[in-house]
Amino acid sequence: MAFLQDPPQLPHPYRSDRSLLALVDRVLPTDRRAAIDADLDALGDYAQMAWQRVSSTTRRKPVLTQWDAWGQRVDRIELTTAWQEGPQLTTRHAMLATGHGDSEHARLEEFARVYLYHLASEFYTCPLAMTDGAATAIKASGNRELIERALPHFLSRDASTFWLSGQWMTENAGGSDVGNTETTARQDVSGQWRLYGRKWFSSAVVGEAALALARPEGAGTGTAALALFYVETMDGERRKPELLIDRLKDKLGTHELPTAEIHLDGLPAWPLGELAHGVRQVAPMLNVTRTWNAICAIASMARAISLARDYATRRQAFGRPLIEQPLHAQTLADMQAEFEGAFALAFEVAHLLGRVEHGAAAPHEAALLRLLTPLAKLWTGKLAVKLCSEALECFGGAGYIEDTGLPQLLRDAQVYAIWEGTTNVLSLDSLRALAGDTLAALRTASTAWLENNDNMHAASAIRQTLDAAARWLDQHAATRDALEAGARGVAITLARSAAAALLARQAIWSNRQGDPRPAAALQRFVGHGLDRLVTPDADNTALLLG
Ligand code: MFK
Repeated sequence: MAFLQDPPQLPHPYRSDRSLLALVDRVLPTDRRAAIDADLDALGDYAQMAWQRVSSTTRRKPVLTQWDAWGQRVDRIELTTAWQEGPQLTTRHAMLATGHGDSEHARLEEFARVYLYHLASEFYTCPLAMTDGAATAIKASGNRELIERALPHFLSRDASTFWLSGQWMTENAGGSDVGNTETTARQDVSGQWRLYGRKWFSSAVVGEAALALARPEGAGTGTAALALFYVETMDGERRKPELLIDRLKDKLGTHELPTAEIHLDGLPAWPLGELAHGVRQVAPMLNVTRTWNAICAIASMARAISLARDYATRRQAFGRPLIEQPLHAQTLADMQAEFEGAFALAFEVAHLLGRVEHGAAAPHEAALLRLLTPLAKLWTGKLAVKLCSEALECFGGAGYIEDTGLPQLLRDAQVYAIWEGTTNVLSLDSLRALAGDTLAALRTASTAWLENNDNMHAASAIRQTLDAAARWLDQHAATRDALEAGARGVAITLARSAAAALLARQAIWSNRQGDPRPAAALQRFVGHGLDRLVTPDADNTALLLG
């Protein structure tokens, strides 16, 4: 019999994930820790089943049927199996309801579920993120009527009453620069607002509701004149005729996700609040969906590393398993250390969100959350692409072959750096956040995270890097162009410093439990360097672009 290579086996995504286990063991009170266990275990089972199922199916893309046989416009979308299972599964595990529960740990418990579910969901997590964000923005608006109408659906624990919500912002003219929005809002003779325009990326088009930015008729130009509206998309079983699906997007990845271009032709809409400052009103939603983005990015990293590590025990080369080859082991350990840093930062944002929402945060922590949210989003987005690419390489040629299921990891990872704001847009948002006193908040937090730490080298590297970032910001404060040119460098430097300090906190706790691995991750992570500051040189840039 000729040699046949064993495929990689996916270890149980919950029971084998020591980072997640250590996090929930460290943070959650005993009763909550016990209560969440069955849900996490079941989601891990589902993830393992979904990984096996995917290798026996070829159906990957949703199908849009715009017209029925008799010429009726129907815009019907047939979804993949995981998407069809989404409403039942997520309401059964109260994925969104948990996050809006009455505890400072609510968000952590929500995002632990999201982390385990994400890859199995085939990016059903995208409209879930939007729905979570919409619930958060509607709550923040204080609009009682909308809170009572929409939230029982968005946060339902019953699939039959559950509604998904979209977020309709992106247009042809305004992707990052949402101020260019062309969609208009007009009142009809009865006083009902109606939306007219074209939305270019609608990821939750199968949903029952959406939040949409539009310019009220007669309002001025720019961001401040935009208003935020709530819309519903269905009339009973039928999609409202004022909402037309033009086509589904043909994307690099996230193939199972039916991203659509849509037309709004008088769709009824209700303002969330004042008829202006729509971006300010949608910001709570953006910050929640960016947290989802970070958690989903680390979920992709975890999957890629888990498969690559398993394969390294099965594949022999030059007379021994890959895992015993020094350079291969070095590569895997480097990936693991970076992942653990990213994991620590993404989940700190999740936990902080819950603590701030429930008034359980220390005085500096609201500012800290404002800064860490874009940092986590932008850094984990980039890192997911790098680690998924590295993981594919760990399989040699097999990593490049579609029906191993591996290339999809890389294609899908590319989206984290793009949607919900690109790396550069998020770097500029970090500058917006740093204009408040958020750096001082990060310093205060880092000091606390480093308490009782015994890795003096790491602690001093973290402090020195934060000092260097503060000096850099002072030096460039007066020159906006230089500040913007170096914004990505500052953002990644701060993200890495925060991640290292968080790793130190985890290492102290894990050492006490007899697990030295987080301390090893800290040492290696700091060894990769924290400082990514750049010296902006406009003349050099101009020469290179000339
Ligand atoms: C599975 C993973 C889950 C994730 C699913 C992803 C699904 C993907 C679908 C999409 O990608 S949807 C489209 C995503 N699009 C974006 O994220 C837009 C990118 N552009 C930005 O983020 C810009 O920074 C933004 C449009 C928000 C603002 O640009 P502007 O026009 O320069 O606004 P400006 O004047 O600076 O800010 C307006 C107000 O909002 C200000 O407040 P004030 O009115 O009080 O002065 C800002 O402080 C506030 N603001 C902006 N960003 C904020 C914020 N407040 C809090 N947090 C923020 N992040």
